[in-house]
Amino acid sequence: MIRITAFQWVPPFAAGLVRDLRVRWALEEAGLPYQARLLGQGEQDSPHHRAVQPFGQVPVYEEGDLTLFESGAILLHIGQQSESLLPADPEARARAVQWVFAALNSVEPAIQELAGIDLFHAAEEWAAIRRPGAVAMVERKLDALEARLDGRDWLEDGRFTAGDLMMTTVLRILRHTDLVAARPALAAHQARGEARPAFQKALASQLAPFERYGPREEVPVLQPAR
Ligand SMILES: N[C@@H](CCC(=O)N[C@@H](CS)C(=O)NCC(=O)O)C(=O)O
Repeated sequence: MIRITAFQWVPPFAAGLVRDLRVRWALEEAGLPYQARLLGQGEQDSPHHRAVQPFGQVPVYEEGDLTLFESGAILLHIGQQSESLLPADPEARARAVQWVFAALNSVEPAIQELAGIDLFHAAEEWAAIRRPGAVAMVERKLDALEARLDGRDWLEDGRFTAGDLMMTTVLRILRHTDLVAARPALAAHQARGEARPAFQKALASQLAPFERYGPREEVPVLQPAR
């Protein structure tokens, strides 16, 4: 059975954004059953967890002898097992992979900088000075995506791929702003992705433990996701 590692509880600002969502969503799209191992407070730095995730983060993916970290690498690995994520045609597959990298490498860094300012450093003096530049950079990325999606339902080849999945989860990080809502094609793309039953199931699976465990719960559990 595939096992993913996620957090038992996160603060509300992070609920529904934690990066195991990408992996859960991909597994749901691919129809692959999995279990979730939930880390309690402090477990990120345990020797066991550091052995499977050198940076002490989530997600981790375990399948038999294979252990992977990095949500992008995990998504591509799952995609290789399912045409619902990566098309069989080699060129179409390469185009889908390109959008996974675009989401992670061209879009997420700018979004992450803005989220860091707003969610972690809002009260600091430097944050007010830096924020307009960070917003401008995000807007440049979103404008490019808006142009790309004008007249298209999905980023490539007229169908949902791993690239759309990753882009949707990256754009969710902006949910505390109206930057996506202000761009109709992008907002429609995000709504289309989030309306997929596999996304809804994945989101519910991530959120369920947060309601069950509070911030003070410390015991990790192995929790079936379905
Ligand atoms: N590039 C990594 C980033 C993973 C990451 O940032 N995980 C966050 C949760 S979304 C985390 O574990 N944060 C806790 C920490 O960094 O200590 C990936 O995509 O898997």
